[in-house]
Amino acid sequence: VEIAPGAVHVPRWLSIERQSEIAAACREWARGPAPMRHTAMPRGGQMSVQTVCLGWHWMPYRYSRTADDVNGAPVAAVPDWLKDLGRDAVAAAYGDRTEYDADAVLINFYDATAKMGMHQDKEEVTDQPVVSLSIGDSCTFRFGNPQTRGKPYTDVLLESGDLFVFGGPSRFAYHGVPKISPGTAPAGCGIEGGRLNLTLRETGLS
Ligand code: MD3
Ligand code: FE
Repeated sequence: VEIAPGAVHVPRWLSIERQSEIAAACREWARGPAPMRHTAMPRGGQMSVQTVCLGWHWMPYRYSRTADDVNGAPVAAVPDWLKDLGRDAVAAAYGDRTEYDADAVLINFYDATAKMGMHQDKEEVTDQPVVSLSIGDSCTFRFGNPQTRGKPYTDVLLESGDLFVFGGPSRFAYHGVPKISPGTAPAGCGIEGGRLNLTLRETGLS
């Protein structure tokens, strides 16, 4: 389903088995080398979402090969199976297209009250698409426009197993997560309570 040019939503793309495998892998990555944590913001406060990264470590507002704002540890690599999944995801959304090499993955965990404010993802220096995978509780995802944090925007329900790919004119749109729907995770998805979101990116950095 194309929500806007280049923004394609594929509901229930991941099987329940695949969801639980990915959730199990994320549980391990959350332990280290750099543990999952609430990212500290430069003007004080911290994000309500908890994050751990693969490939490149994201901080407000730069990437590093080491988790400089956690424990300084080198960031774990993006495994080949996850790069392959990213390539399959872009092909599923856009039709045949094989050139996609995710070199950074942000894994976000939302508890029942976590939110993500409207923002743009512009630390990457390519215009390659972002791949988003959701597991666990549903959320309201707000997809805006490239000019402003405010209206016009479209609210979309993202459920466990959903794929969303943001490329082309949608790549630099504002977006956020205003609400989690507690208790909506399907049995067997690997997440008991809360929501897991993986975003795969091609940073263009070296
Ligand atoms: C649209 N994550 O990690 S995924 C993020 O559900 C982030 O955790 C949200 O925004 C989450 O930066 C939303 C959907 C998403 C991700 C990246 C985008 C939408 C996007 C980049 C450009 C446009
Ligand atoms: Fe984002």
